[in-house]
Amino acid sequence: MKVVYRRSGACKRLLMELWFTENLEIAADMRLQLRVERTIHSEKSEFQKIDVLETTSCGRMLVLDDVIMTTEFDEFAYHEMIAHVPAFAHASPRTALVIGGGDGGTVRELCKHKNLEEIHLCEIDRRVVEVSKEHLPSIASGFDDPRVKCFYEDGARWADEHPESYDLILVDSSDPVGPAAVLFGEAFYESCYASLREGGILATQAENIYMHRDIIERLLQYGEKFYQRRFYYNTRVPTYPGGMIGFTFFAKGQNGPDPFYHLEKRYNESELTAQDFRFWNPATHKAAFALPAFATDLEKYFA
Ligand code: SPD
Repeated sequence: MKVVYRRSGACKRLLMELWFTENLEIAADMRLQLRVERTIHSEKSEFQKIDVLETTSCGRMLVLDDVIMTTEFDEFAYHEMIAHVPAFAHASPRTALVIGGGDGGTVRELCKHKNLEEIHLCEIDRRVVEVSKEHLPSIASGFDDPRVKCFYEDGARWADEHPESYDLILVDSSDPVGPAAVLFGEAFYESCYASLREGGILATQAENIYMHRDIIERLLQYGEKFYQRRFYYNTRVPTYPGGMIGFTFFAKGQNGPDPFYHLEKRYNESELTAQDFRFWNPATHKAAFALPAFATDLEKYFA
């Protein structure tokens, strides 16, 4: 079955109840629905529609252009895995760049790494940061850390204009339509390579292995073109399509790290303990890279 990427969603009253519906790509008959108690915030920014909804079961939910970005219920499963997998895989990261990620969840997780000296966030839409600070304080809690600096610019241009600057680049993007489309293009992966220091790691939001295989394969091909180490890993997030989402893991340099080599040492040397995490631990870190049998052919891109 060929799946064409499209997205849509809406908040509608069904009988007496208010439901947010995200229509999924895989089949017209498949939808993700959450019951909504009330709208906390709604606006059209210069770039997109921004909604914060109070759901009945998943706490507050951030929705951009009618697509679920994160909920208070399961955000940790996404933010911990996009941040800690590359952060513990790197030999000794000092500088990190988050592209997108305006809700602050990825920044919050990076702030747990005391060895990071600078954490930059490059988010195109300042309003996502402002709205998240106001309405999603538990997610946006890292912005006060003195190591964090926010830049409200185009992430692709930022990567292009900052060569050899970062040990970690984490692309916490929305889907490959609208403002984030450029973050799924070949030129962007090339710019990120240039923007990484030797041994640096790029992790990017890379969709769902059931529904977006063509996109994932394309990203892995960019990886093959520019990066010496290449992997793909998954996490489990109930409020994303299919309950899961994946990330590319690309590293720069002949001695660029694989996801596991530095893991135990880095974790043991950090001041972090099991109490600091709700999803990430060395076991989920390792297991995340195991692909289901139907997708193991993608390992031909791994190195
Ligand atoms: N299909 C939605 C994917 C959204 C991924 N990014 C979420 C941003 C959370 N910080």
